[in-house]
Amino acid sequence: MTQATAEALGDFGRAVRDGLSQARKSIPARYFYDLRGSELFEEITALPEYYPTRTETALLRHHAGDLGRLAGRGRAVIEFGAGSATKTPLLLAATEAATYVPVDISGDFLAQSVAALARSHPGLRIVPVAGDFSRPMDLPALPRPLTGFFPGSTIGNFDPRAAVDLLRSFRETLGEGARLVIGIDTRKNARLLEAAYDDAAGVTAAFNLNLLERINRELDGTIPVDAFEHRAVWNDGQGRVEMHLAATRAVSFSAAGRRFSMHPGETIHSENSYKYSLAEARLLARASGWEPIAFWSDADDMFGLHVWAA
Ligand code: AVJ
Repeated sequence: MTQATAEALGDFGRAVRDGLSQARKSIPARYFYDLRGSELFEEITALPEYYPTRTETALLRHHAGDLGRLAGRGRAVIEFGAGSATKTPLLLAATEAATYVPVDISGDFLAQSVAALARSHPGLRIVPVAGDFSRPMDLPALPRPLTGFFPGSTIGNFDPRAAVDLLRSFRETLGEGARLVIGIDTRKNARLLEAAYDDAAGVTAAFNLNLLERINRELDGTIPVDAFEHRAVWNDGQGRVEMHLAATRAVSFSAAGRRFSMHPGETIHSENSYKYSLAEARLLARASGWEPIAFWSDADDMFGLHVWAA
């Protein structure tokens, strides 16, 4: 490969090149979300086995009154991630938010969700911020104190140390008097967890395999996608569901300007989804400089919705 191509590799190319060059191959989960991946994720959220989205949505509905009281009314709400068509309006209504500030790395996705929200909320001031919320950032001038919103158990994609760093940086960004409304998936029966990440309709498998297709599309990859299968396993010691792409036979291919080979059964680790008991979630809050002030879960403790104070 020429020098020019090496320099032309973007973030995704570098992550794939470096991740596949490790003894244990892995690619960060944030690269699932190209257009196709985002569509497949939307489909996942409606699957019967995938309880997080519907459970969290119901919690936002059922506890709207308490949320308004505890998370602060009439404030600016900063959402880390571009927002969901259902959950964001529920939180904005519960807190009677005056201003909405979605922060997302994908400018396109941000523009789309802002346009939809502006139509349905004519009086709302919307201030989109294109940027990486995993780094400390400067917000535009906003009336304080602020309320942060981090739904969906996105925190589960970070290992616990990185999660603490991220939540500390939210604390820093939001400042004194802030509240954080955060959804955190719970530890539960391994069978339920594995089913949620390996559904009968095969949508999660398609979501995982799309990462290989994305490499072929965007990074001159020659990966034989049919030689890979989706795996989802609960790792009890680490408290996480792991997703892998497992080679079913010996393969070699090029991607991001390098050659790679894999032996049968070798995997590319593509996602971690950490789960926290309700008590562990409160420890996570304290470890990152927040004071847990309320949480709700459903009757089966499938999902936790927490309010933390700065
Ligand atoms: C968007 C990271 C919360 O971990 O449950 C869903 C992503 N991966 N099915 C999760 C996902 C496979 C999801 N998060």
